[in-house]
Amino acid sequence: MAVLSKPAAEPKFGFSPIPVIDISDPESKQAIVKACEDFGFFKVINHGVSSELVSVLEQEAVKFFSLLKSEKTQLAGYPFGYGSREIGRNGDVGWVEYLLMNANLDFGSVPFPGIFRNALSEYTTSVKKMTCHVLEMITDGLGIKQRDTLSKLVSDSNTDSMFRLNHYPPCPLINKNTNGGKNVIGFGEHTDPQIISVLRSNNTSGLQICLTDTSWISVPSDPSSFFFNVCDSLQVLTNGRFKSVKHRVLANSRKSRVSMIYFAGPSLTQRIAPLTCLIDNEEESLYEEFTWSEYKNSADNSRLSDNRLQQFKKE
Ligand code: GA4
Repeated sequence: MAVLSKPAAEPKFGFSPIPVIDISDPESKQAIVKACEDFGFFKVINHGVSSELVSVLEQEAVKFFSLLKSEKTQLAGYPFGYGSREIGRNGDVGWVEYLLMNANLDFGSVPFPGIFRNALSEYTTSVKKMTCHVLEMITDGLGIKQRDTLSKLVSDSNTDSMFRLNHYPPCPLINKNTNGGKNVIGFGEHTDPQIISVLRSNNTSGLQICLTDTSWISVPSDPSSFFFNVCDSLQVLTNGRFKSVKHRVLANSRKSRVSMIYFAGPSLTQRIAPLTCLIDNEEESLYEEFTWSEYKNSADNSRLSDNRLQQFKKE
């Protein structure tokens, strides 16, 4: 008797292909590697970061962003501090305001209320721990013997890791009558220069990632999870096996979006080159070696949408 197989289900509109990884399960390591290869992006659940800590930090961030602009600029000045509309130094703008700081800052010295300072310090410590755990699952999944090969690049207290709080206010410009309901860019398309970045947002969507076929997909918000991005330096360390994911944020007409991102980066003197244990005998390194400080300088002199790895690609 012939068995009729069911036709494959069509993906529904709004279907999200984003891999969801349970990091409390050691068996997830292969799934993380696959997600880093296919998307450069995945969502993490069962992460162990306190939801109470996350909500205290979010509340404190909301309080900060609700201050007068003059107060915000006075409390935290450029370059590691408050910024509004302008992103970087080379003319990029977005519908966003933010606080940007080194993640290893002595938060005790920052002129914010104690509860905000403590939350910043505890959150960055806790997210760093989770990040190292994920990087160790990745090295395991890649079959690298030394589990800390990647995590040791970001675990020291002298690393150049960054922390960013972004606030995307509701955007009145998005209006059927005035701009035809077109998108307004909150944060323009870019890849992150570091090793891996870890994002948590409130319940307002807006984040989109670019698939390898150049189409954009919206990432449904999930305040109880973390979203991991492969960054440029991890693409190099894996000799192009992992993809540094291009992403952007669109502004919302009605709701404000608050996100917190931990950018796990190495120390300034760290050399970045494909890991020798990942290169087969015949395979060649695709990139010229650089130090993180060289890459960071060139990133600081670039525009958001530039392809920053291009100049380090071998002919
Ligand atoms: C993108 C990732 C991080 O947010 C960031 C950004 C940095 C900045 O805001 O100053 C950059 C951007 C980011 C890459 C290109 C340059 C530098 C803005 C910009 C136009 C803090 C980072 O490390 O690189």
